[in-house]
Amino acid sequence: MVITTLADGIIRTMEGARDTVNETLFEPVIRLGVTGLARSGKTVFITSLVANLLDRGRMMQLQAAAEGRITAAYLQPQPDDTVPRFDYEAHLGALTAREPHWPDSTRAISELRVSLKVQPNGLLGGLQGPRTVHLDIVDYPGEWLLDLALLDKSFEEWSSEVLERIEARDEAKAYRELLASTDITAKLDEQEAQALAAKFTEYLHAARGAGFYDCTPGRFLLPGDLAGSPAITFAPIAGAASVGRRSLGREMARRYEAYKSHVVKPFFRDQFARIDRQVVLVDALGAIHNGPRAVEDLRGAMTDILSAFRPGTNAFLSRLLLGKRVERILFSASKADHLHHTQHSELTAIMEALTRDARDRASFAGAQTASMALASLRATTEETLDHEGTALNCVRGALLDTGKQAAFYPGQLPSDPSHLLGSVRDGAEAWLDQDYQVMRFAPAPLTLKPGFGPPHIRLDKAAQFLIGDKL
Ligand SMILES: Nc1nc2c(ncn2[C@@H]2O[C@H](COP(=O)(O)OP(=O)(O)OP(=O)(O)O)[C@@H](O)[C@H]2O)c(=O)[nH]1
Ligand SMILES: [Mg+2]
Repeated sequence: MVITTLADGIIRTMEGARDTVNETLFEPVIRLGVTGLARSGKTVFITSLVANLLDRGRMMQLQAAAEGRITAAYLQPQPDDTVPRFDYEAHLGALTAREPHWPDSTRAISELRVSLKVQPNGLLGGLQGPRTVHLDIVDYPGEWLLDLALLDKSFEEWSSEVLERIEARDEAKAYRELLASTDITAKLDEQEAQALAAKFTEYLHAARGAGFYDCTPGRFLLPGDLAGSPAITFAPIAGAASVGRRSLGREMARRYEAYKSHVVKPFFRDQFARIDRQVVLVDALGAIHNGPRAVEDLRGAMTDILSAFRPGTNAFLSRLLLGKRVERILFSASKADHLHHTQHSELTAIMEALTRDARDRASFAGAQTASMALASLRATTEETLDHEGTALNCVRGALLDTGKQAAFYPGQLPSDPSHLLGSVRDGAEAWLDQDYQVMRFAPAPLTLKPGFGPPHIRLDKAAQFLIGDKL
């Protein structure tokens, strides 16, 4: 269905009504959102999921696949003409090349439709022919969800919050100095506006590099095709409400509002509001490796990101959703192939603890949730080594930097996640017991048997949770 706004109210047009009715009656569409912070593993997840849906030999935990009821799977043109297509072929090409490499970073939204021909089960199964289920997979940056909080704030409120927050941050020194030397009451000078926006953007990049997650507006970091446009050429300024028309300060406030109405709202309206099922990928191991501060930052970011899935936290979103909700949310610790399987339950527990704050504050309005440790593309094998008389459960793979094979023991994660998060809350700078190491592995060269997708860990279980009930 096409959703458009009319004077900020919402109507659903019946454009293409015949197709829509057809689809909803006979060909169900599942919109699966895949999100997570930068480098959390979204692209690899989608690429491997699609490859494993097309060739289902490794999908035995997906019930319909195990029962042989998925009789065909194929890619189709996606329904949304204005969203870039997820470049499945290029990403798969990277992973399955003779010298495989990880796909390039993707910094905007994209979409892909996989259609499955499914033989219904149950009593009527034998009587009915197969039906088609369309799976529309949407990849979007988790950072964009953080912008939801801007909708409730005026330029004044946002500016004073941001300025207060960056007061003590070294990364923002250059911006603060530039702002202090700029006369915001003077007539708008585009060069000055651009200089302020550029310095503020530099600050955001530096802050994110330093591990801060509160780096909004999200599109300043990931501008895509908005780069250079006025909607992202603004910056926080104190006292803009009281300055004259045509002044720099007033124009900044106007552009902030334009950002909200032309960038943030359309994303929530046209993409977010239509999602039925959601995966949130979290690079928990990466954060643990980076130390207590990074884990604490990640926890904060998860709480903020997940607030988008709790209708009621935001008036605009509640109005937009009109009671529609994401039905299932899967929290996945990605890249679990960095750990021997004997530690996967610890990783899942840490993952659950990281998102518990968000869950405790409110349930996700009836959505079913689950947590899982998974690897979209398994780059390692397991082995047990003898280390001075004790058995160490290791993983082996080719190191990304050198290409050399290495066996690797990352350290023992605590079985009680509060041990980890507790030392975070106490303000520890480093872990007490041991360092948790993460090696970066290169993807292993693949020789795929016909009918088999790339190797993974629990991707089939994830698929069963996300779409199994609809097949
Ligand atoms: N070992 C292993 N590494 C993975 C796996 N998935 C992702 N990675 C690593 O994580 C990196 C990021 O994965 P992407 O899928 O590109 O992550 P993304 O969320 O799409 O990243 P952006 O597009 O930059 O936001 C990859 O380059 C790999 O190094 C996995 O299943 N196993
Ligand atoms: Mg990506």
